[in-house]
Amino acid sequence: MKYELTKLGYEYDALEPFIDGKTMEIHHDKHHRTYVNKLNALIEGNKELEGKIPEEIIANIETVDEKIRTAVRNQGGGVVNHNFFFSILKKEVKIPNEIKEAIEEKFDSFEKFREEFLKSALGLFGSGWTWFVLNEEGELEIMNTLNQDSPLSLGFIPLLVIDLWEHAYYLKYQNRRAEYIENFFNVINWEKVNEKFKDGRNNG
Ligand code: MN3
Repeated sequence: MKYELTKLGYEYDALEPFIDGKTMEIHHDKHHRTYVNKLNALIEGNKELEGKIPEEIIANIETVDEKIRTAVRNQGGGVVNHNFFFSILKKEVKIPNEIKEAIEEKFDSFEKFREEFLKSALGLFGSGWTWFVLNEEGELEIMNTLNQDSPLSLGFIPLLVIDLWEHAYYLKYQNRRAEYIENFFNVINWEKVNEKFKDGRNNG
């Protein structure tokens, strides 16, 4: 069974002007597809991994054969991180009360949460991701991962993420990473984040 590239679920230009259509097209159809193809090549004929969903493989990365573990972590991480990233993007979504109140309780105010997220994202050196997660204790946490590492490998539940690889913003923003990160707050699908929060809190 080969993994398929997950459909975007909205038009390439749906997030404009904050994320441009050309960037979305290349990001999804080229970068994301390459991770899917490389993961397929890696697990082809591998009895232990074939048939498992990528999220399950990444959540149990330490059990993967050492010979291919790093490659699976990178390519499989690329698949699950992009699946997740593209799924939580939408313009003009009002934040639901459950997640809003949980954020205010943990960070004092939504503005303080935003500032901490921006600071974490700006502080990431090189390529990686800034996440908002439910950690092992079921607490809200902002964290960075490098390369294609995923919080799933730590047993954390992702709620929200920003892709900080240059391919995610360079066409439009070039070196203006801070502007990209600030504009990201206009394209968060808070309804989705809230669903993941409620599911995670109930099942985690
Ligand atoms: Mn990317």
